[in-house]
Amino acid sequence: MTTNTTEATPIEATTGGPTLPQERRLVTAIPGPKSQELQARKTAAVAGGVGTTLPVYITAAGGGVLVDVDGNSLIDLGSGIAVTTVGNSAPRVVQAVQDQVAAFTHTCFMVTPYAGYVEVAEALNRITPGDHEKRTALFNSGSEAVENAVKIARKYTGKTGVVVFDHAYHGRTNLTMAMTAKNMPYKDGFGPFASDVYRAPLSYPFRDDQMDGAAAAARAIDQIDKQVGAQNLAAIVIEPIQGEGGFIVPADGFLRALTEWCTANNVVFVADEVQTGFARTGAMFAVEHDDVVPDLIVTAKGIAGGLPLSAVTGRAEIMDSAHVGGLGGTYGGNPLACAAALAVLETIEADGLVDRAAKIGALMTQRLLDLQERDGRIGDVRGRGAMIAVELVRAGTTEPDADLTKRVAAAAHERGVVVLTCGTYGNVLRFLPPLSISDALLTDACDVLDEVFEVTK
Ligand code: PLZ
Repeated sequence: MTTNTTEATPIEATTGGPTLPQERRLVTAIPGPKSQELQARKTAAVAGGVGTTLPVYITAAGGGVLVDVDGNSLIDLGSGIAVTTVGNSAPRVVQAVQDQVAAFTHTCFMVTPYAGYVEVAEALNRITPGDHEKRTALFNSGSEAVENAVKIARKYTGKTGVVVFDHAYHGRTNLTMAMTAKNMPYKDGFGPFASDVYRAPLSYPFRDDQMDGAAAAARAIDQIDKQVGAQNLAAIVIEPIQGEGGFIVPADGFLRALTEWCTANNVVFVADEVQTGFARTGAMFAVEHDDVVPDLIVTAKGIAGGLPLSAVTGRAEIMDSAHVGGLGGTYGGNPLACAAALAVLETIEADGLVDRAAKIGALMTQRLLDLQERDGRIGDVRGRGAMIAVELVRAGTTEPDADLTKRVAAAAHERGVVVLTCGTYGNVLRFLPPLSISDALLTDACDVLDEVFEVTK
């Protein structure tokens, strides 16, 4: 491991967690020399298709900061794409994983099981929306869980069609590439893709003249009726707030109308909460904002504080329709990931992180709305809780400005604030701070954003 030996950097970046100094602190250019050296090695060793947004190499992280090999301390507004929601190396997670790794690392739940898997299933059955009887199956990645939700819905309904939406992101495996909307970089040249996947129009208030939720749902349902037919359709899969597609919050009533149509037509309604789940949006799950109870809910990312874990949770009769042995995988519900997940849930509750997400959202949204008043290039400020974005356009129009978005992100990175971009048009700057971040760091990050919008004029 490379330790920090730069004279100007007293930060001992070997242990992460919330006790790391909570400050933005730049001691080299970004990326610094050691990061650049590692990046050169990466180029020589790692497949070119695996990109990096910001090539600073991290040695420790926690609270609201990422510390790199050059001793820079950056403000984290990305949480490793909505994963370290409880914070990096959150103390309960560290302790639980350390205890588990010393006890046993793996047996394969399908061979000789262990309690952690069952406890995570019980917890998910309890905390996901709806008081019906539920079952859960555990997997490793978000994509894998989405695939399994589709398998289960097909088995249950005896039908095969799957409807997804414009701007959707569901993963990079073959079936989930078919379900993901955007060609570059996710799909280009990687086909042929899985069949029987159909795309319907979304509710995208900023880009559909603020069409109301009922009208947007009617438009989608009409297209589904005409182009697929409920009698051929196993599932509708939708992100309650789209993530990679641009942090698109559908108009009120859109999701609810879709669920009602699904219920009336024996179609399984699947909420992909991989990015929105686990307190991120100021509710445990984003569908709660819409008062929607999905048949199946897919979770990953924030579930286990950075350990790979994902889940499908839902109505017992649907989940149990798959034959014994039909669901599984060598590592699904790995003991370390399960221990981490239980510690994550405890942390969310003990630290009041659902409320914290709402407060972070209120603070950042106000700052971004103030900025929007001064800057016509911010077309839209949107999101829920600590899942917030600005959509950048040519001032006075809705024409996407991807180039500006790149420049703004780069200027933030240079100043030590890790932000991510997203959106079909590449023009959305998104913020996913860990819920362990302090108000002081958030305010500093917002000051930096004010500055970068100024210098990119
Ligand atoms: N569903 C809603 O957001 C993953 C992808 C990053 P995996 N999003 C980040 C990238 O470029 O690969 C995601 C998601 C939603 C499914 C997934 C897939 O989750 O754990 O990446 O497979």
